[in-house]
Amino acid sequence: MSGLFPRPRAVVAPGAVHVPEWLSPQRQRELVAACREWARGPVPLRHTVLPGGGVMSVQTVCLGWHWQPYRYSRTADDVNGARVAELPEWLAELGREALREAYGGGGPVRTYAPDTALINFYDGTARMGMHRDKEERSAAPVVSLSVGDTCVFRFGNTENRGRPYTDVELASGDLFVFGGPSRFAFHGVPKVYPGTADPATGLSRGRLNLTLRETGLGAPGR
Ligand code: MD3
Ligand code: FE
Repeated sequence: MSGLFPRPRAVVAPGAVHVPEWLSPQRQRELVAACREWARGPVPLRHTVLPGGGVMSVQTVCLGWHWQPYRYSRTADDVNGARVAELPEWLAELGREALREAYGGGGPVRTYAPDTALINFYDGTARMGMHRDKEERSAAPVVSLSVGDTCVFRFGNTENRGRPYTDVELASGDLFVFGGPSRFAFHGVPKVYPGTADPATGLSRGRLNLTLRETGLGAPGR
């Protein structure tokens, strides 16, 4: 929803570009509708179980490749063994559009070919602790799209989980691209603000975050 005060676009760190309200309301509705379908299967949206037995408060479903802590596979062996749904070409194209928006037409946009999407759903109490995404064998940027409730996104440093970090509010429609040195930074979601979403997106509660990535693992289906 368009707020009273416009939030300017910001380069939070080298390669880390935040573009508020990049997704139109129509695109947000389309993403929500698509995520609803992907959440049903072939692999259902579920709370990921960590190797130590802990359960993530965030619920996740993947496209293209399935991520489980701490590897990618074609099939969701920790859920129901099913092969994950394909990553549709329109979504990969949306990822290239996002890079063009963040970095301009040169640079990584020409070769960007994301082959996995992780879709995270946060209810009002879900959190994501500080971590690095390092299962991908590619240094290509990560594209993050948010829909629904506003959250606090914590963007840290490449050394450790602690300070220095920068807290950024991510709201519905926001784009964030993490490339270059920022690709390997620690990050997390310490808080979601329940009830801040515009129900017109089709999501009446909670927050969706969709990240596009290159796994560097080879073409799915071969
Ligand atoms: C910076 N998701 O799925 S999106 C994740 O909002 C994840 O659900 C958060 O962290 C969420 O791994 C944050 C922003 C994000 C995603 C991946 C990154 C930032 C990143 C990878 C490298 C650096
Ligand atoms: Fe992450």
